[in-house]
Amino acid sequence: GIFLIVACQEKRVIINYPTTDLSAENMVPLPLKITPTNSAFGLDKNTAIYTSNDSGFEQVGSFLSNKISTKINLEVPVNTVNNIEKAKIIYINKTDSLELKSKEAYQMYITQDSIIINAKTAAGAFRGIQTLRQIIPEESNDTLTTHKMWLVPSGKILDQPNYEYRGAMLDVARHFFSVGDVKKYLDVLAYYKFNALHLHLTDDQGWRIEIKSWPKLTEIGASTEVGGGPGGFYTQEDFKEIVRYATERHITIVPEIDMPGHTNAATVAYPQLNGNGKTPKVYTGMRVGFSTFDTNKDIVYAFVDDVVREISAISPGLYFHLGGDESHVTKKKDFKKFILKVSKIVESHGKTPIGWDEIATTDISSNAVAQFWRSEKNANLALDKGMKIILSPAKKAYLDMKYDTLSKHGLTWATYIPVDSAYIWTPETFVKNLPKAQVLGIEAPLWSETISNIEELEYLAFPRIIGYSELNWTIKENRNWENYKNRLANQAPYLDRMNVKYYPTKLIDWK
Ligand code: TNX
Repeated sequence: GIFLIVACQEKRVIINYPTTDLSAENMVPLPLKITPTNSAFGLDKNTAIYTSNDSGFEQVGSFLSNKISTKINLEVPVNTVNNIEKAKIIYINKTDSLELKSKEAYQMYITQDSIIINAKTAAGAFRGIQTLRQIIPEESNDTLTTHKMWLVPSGKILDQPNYEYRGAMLDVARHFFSVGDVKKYLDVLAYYKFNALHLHLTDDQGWRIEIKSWPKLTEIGASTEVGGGPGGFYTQEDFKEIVRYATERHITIVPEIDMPGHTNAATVAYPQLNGNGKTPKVYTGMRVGFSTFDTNKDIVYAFVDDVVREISAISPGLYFHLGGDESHVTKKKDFKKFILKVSKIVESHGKTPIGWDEIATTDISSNAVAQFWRSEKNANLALDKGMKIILSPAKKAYLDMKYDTLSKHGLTWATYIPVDSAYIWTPETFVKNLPKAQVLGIEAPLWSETISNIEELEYLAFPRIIGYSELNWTIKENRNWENYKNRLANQAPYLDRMNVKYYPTKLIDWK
């Protein structure tokens, strides 16, 4: 009997954890509040994940387990350990704490014995585990025990988003990007707490989504891209797979069909839709503003209804983006009529319309959202009408602008955007008299005239987009370039592990 007790007690090894500091050095975006307690949770082979009995929370637990496995090659079981007293647990709990002020808020308590993540929703828990992923060290400490142990610094984190809509946009029309490319982008966006990916699915140079009732859109309209490459498109099954993958990461896909301008590819496939008085020809250049639908034909609205219905049926998100930019050859009164009618079609399929800032010049309902990209005047029109706006000012948030004169890809029409300039601005006051309640958040568009593969996409997107994650998530009072700079430098091991070919700007002292 005595021997047995001794044997059992020997299992309870007391570990003197070294003093660790739950500093933010590896965290982007910066959380709202961090309180270090200078000890550590030893993540090791005795650790298990336990979640609330809720399928969304269970999925978050499995997601975390997978990511721990790929980062440090440690298998952490989820909701399966019988001997729960013996294990060190990472709990992922659904709670209704009053301290959680938004559905994506979370609390994290890290002690020597456990890590507890509390959230109201699975989305909140998902944001929380991104923070945890960031503070699990790359290297184990092999001196404390006979097995490997990764020391997660102890303390408390309270966190919630600054803006509710934290978006990126990818133009798959000027150049096509595969489902695999989009998934890789989604993986990294999720790590930085983005929650929306807007796909610009159509433009003059290509139509990229299968519409079963209008098959020539992809049979003909998908076979071109800028520069004469082969183009491509998503079948509806492909699109569903993108949506599924995004949903697993609590990211909404916002589909865009750009109209009435930017429609050359559609009118090449179906010339009866064309309204610019010319015979449509395939276009693989980079000009804008020469195409339009015929806004006075019933067939055009029947077409739009079919397209919006088919896409809405496979898009669970709240929004449908109807474009509306640069319709330079559509008469003003025709543009107004078209946007109003199309916005009603969008609403009839249960979606909230988003459009580029030009839609604020029409009588569109104040439920629609205007995406400010160029015209502050239009942004103010939208605000006066009580519309909500998304901030994508080209001078600050366009990922297709060159970093500097040496940049390999990108355009310069708005300006150059080096990595510091992308971060150092205040979205809260960027537009005059901007009521915070009317701002959904920032979206960073990546137009693809000058990029045709994932490496080039990554060159323009990274590292600038990581800065937008912080502008979107972190309150103004907690943002600071000098501090951010160091935390960005510490993202290099993650980006390298993900094989993200970021632009290694000299402004950052990369780790
Ligand atoms: C303007 S931004 C456009 C796009 C181009 C982009 C290039 C916007 C709503 N329209 O059609 O791709 O500039 O930067």
